[in-house]
Amino acid sequence: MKINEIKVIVASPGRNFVTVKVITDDGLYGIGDGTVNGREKAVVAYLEDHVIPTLIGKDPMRTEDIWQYLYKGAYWRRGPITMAAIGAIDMALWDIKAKAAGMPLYQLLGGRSRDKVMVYKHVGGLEISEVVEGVLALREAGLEAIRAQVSIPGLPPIYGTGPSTDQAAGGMVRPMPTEEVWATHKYLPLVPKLFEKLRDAVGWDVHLLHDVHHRLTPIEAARLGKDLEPYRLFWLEDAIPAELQEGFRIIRQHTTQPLAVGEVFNSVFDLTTLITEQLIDYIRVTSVHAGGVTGLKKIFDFASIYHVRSACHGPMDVSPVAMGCNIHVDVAISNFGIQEFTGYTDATREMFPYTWSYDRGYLQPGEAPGHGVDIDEAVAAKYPYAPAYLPIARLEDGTMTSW
Ligand code: EZ4
Ligand code: CO
Repeated sequence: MKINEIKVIVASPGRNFVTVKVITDDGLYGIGDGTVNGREKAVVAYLEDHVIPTLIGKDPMRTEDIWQYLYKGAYWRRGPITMAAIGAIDMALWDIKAKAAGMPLYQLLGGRSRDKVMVYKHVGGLEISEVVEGVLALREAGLEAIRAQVSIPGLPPIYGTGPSTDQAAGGMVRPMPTEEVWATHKYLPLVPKLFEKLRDAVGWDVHLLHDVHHRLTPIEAARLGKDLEPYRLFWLEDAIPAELQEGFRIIRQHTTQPLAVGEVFNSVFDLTTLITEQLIDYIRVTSVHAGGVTGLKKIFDFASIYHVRSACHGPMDVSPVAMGCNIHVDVAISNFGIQEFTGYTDATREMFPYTWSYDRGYLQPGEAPGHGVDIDEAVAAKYPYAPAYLPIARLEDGTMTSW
């Protein structure tokens, strides 16, 4: 079998997605996701100018060799754009391989290790009472794990709490990033109050999660972890920016609060200290941003040796294609933890016909051969690319800070 053609499809059914379609000489094709939120066109150029021309005529079954060819062969290793491009190709090649085998992808990854994939969904609100209502509603809908975020009184809505946050929704053109305001001293006392109210309202038979979105310093995160201990959170996510992995040592010294990090990581080298020193409990890499099925499997297998469990990033900007690949990995690996899942707009679901399924807090992989996610190119053509950015954040005095 040979790779005949590779198409890159950019479309915005509510938000931008970069999708590849790898077509072989015997008519089989595979689909992959290469979306990097807010930097989509960089991946398109990387694929079209530097990846696709080198792959025409190659054997698509050689998933490991092609992964290494693109990784080592670039000389400039790692980085989100490179790894998303590799990820897109890798997903498509695994799709082809599993279609050729006549099996769902998870069978090629070792088969099922579990019956179903637990997910968590998000609740946000401007007031604590609004968040409590939202969490109760998701409980009612069957969720066993729920992430809760609340706005800081006196500041505009921040990430995950209101309309001006990370959702570049509705196909809206946002040629400039919106600017959010951050104040750590107002946030730190608020979060324990939120979880106190949540435990009073929903009890203890539910996993509660919280995402700090990289906004604290290690010692501030340690304080928050200690203050949250009475409420037994499932995890505290992205407590600090994690380029400096050693920062987690300080948090770990002070609190038994389980920690999760990794949605912006793109290779195993972003997390070697975190994993080998057992500084975290959940690793949040996702197929699209960590080099596809091949990259994800390498990272999770490494993490499994150090008691670290998986928790694939799964917001709306991780397309149904990458979500499909995540679910196949989730169901197959031994150290699965949880899968983030926010769902998709109707237009997104129309554009990506998929065979995986969601029901009351759990996902199932598709049983069709391949990863089970396709792209309808006629639907994609109806939704052209529209520039849209993630917000940035400043302190109250105007200083740029982590978002
Ligand atoms: O900000 O997907 O846990 N989820 C998150 C996400 C990320 C966006 C970045 O593109 O933090 O909402
Ligand atoms: Co997050």
